[in-house]
Amino acid sequence: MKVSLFHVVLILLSFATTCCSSSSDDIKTPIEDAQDPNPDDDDDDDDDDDLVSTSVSFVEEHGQLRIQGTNIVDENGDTVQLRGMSFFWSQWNGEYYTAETVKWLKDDWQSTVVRAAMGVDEGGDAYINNPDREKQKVFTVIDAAIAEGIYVIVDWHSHHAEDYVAEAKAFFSEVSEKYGDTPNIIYETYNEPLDVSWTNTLKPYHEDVLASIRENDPDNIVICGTRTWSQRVDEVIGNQIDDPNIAYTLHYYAATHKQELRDLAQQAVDAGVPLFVTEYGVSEASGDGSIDVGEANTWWDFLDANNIGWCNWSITDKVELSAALMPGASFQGGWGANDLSQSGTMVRAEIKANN
Ligand code: IDC
Repeated sequence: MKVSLFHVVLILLSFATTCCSSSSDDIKTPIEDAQDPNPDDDDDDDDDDDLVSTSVSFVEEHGQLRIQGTNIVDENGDTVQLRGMSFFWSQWNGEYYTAETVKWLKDDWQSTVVRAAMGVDEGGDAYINNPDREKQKVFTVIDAAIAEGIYVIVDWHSHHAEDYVAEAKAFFSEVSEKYGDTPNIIYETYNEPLDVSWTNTLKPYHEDVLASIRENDPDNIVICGTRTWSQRVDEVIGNQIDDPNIAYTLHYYAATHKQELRDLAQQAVDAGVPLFVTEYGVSEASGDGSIDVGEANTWWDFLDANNIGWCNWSITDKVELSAALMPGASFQGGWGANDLSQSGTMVRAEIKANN
């Protein structure tokens, strides 16, 4: 086994805990405590895992990410599959863009990534009309992710980003100047294009915005949206962007998109196109309708088999099935079982079982 600095730190910390700490229970999460009938006994928690999440942050452990083949690998060259949550459109449920929510998603859900969804142009109240206010929300989430030692995807959440190229370039230029020297940041330049050409519209758009990012940040990963709500990742085959650290966006909603979309995604992966699921739902594509538990599991197996990272849609208490939270759930995290929807409960369990 290769002994890295990280392992040495772990061994030292593990020794220190054995000598000096009375119990590992004091770092158990509140929901686990509430559900544990014998909170004081020495249950089967793995002390080393607890130490990883409390003493050495995920980003300290993995550092600078990069693309290798179709995988994301860390600074040691080991494959990393990120799993976490997407926030909702910033202009509509931006109250959840708090440091406390990010901390809870890391501590309780064990998310290793969060996604801030900058609402660009929908409604009268988004970034285009309120740039400073919306930026503040996104920066709050970025700052919290850095403080908590997890990765953060900065998403330009629009369906018409090719109409706002100057704004996108200015925004990503500012973000990359401010945060480009930390390994935490992942850029997502265009949430979901509609039916516009990859070759003639989307690829030039991404290249243009990428240039603004690369002036300040030579190496953090950039994820690029694909045609028809970020589904046609197959159209990237043979026509990738010329930069070593690009992944392409795949979005699905499990009760709507099934084997046919997995086949397109597999085609892309088999052809060497790296994918990231920056957003998916266990519901229908409307964000509501019904939940398909079987398809949700089939998709998770597919993503695991291909080491594809993901964020789930979304942290909101809106009354819709893709919402992770029940109406009135606190803006500061601290959610109990009753604060989580069916989707939130399923996704939290999936993250905790794998991260
Ligand atoms: C949805 C929200 C919904 C809101 C709608 C507005 O869940 O409450 O009314 O946006 O357009 C996406 C989009 C994401 C959608 C989501 C569900 O990226 O913004 O959120 N979805 O429809 N792509 C496929 C599904």
